[in-house]
Amino acid sequence: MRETWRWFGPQDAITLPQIAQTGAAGIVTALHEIPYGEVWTSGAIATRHDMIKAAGFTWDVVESLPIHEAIKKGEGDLTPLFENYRQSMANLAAEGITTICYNFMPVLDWTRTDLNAPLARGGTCLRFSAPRMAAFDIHMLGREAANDDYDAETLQAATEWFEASTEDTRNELLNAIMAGLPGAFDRYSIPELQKVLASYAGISRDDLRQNYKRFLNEVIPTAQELGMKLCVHPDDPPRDILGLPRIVSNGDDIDWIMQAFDAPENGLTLCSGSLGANPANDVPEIARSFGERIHFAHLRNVRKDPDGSFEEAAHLTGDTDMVAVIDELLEAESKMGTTIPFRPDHGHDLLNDADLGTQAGYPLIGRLRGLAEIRGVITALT
Ligand code: DNO
Repeated sequence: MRETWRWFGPQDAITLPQIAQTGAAGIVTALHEIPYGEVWTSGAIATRHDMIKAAGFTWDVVESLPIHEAIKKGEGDLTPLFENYRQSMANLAAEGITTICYNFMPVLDWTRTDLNAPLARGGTCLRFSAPRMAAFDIHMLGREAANDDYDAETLQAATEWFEASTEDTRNELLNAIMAGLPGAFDRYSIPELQKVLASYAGISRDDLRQNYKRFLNEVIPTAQELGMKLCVHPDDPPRDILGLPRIVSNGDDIDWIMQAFDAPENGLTLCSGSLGANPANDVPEIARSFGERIHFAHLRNVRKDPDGSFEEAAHLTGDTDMVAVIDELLEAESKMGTTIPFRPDHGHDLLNDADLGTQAGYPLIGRLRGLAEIRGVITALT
C-alpha cells in the first residue's frame, strides 16, 4: 500500500515540505479553485503537478474531479458537461495522473454537525449528531417532510436542542454542515440550501441511479482509452439526508454500481469511515467483496451511538476492525498485483492543531498520528 496525504493546494495551511516530514510518498489533491463543470486545463494541471514534483512527491490521486449537480439531476443538455469532464480526464492523463476519486452525493459532500466535539483525554473530533441534524432539518430549514424522517426520541431531542440554541450555536451548526464542501470552498446559506434542495424535488433514488449510469457510460470508455481508473467515494454518512436520496451507501449499492458498467476502470474508493457509520455495513467484508475494484482507500474509524449519531474515533479504535480492513486491502493487492494508494482520512485535532487554521477534518498532528498507526499495522501484517 502506498502512503499518501491529502493536500488542499497552495491555500492549505500545511505546506508540502511539512508533509514530507510525515513520511508520506504521494499527494492526493485537486484544483479546488476551478468551478464544478469547467475544464481543468493542461496548464493548470502542469503547474500544480510541478509544485508537487519539486517537493519530492508524486501526484497519486485526484480527489476530486467533481461532478456537476446538473449531471446528478439529469437536467438540461449535459453534452458540454460530459465533454468537459472527458477533456479534464485527458489533460490529467497526459500529465501521467490516472486515478480519479469522485462522489455522487447530491448537494452535500461529507456531513457533520459538530467539528469540535471534545474527546475524553483532550483534543476534539468530528461528530454527527442525529438530533442536531434533525433540529437543522426541521427547525432551521423547515423542510416539510422532515418530521417523517426521524423517530420520536430524535424529534424530541431536536426540539430541546433548538429551544436551547442561540444564534451563535445555530450558525455553528450551519457551518459544520457546510464544512464538507471543499470545491471552491462553497457554502450555502439557509435560503440557498432550501433552493438547491427544492431543485431535487421529484428526483427519486431510481432517477439518481439512472443519471449515475449515464455518467458512467459517458466517461468510463474514455478512462479505458486513456488508461485511467475512476473510484467512487461512498456517501458520508451512508444514508439519505435532508430528503435527498443517496445511492453509494452499502454493499448492495456498490454492487449495483460495479455492474452498471462492469469494467475495472469503474472502481471504488474504500472509505472505511464513511461505510463504517452504518451498523449494517461490514467494512472488511465490503473490502473483500470488491477488492479487485478498489483503486484508493481512505482509512479512518467511527464510534456509533444507537440513535444513529456517530463520532470519529482514533484510526485504530472505534467500531471498525482496521487491522482486518488493511488485511483485506493487502490481499486485494496481492491478487491484482497492484499497489493501492491510501491516506489517513480525517484525524482528531490534537495538541496545537486547532491553532493551525487547517481544513476542517484535516489536521496535521491528528493525521500524522493516524498515518503512523496505520503504517505500523501495514508493517506488522507484511
Ligand atoms: C471527506 C472526503 C470527501 C471526498 C469526496 C470525494 O473528508 O473523503 O469529501 O473527498 O467525497 O469526492
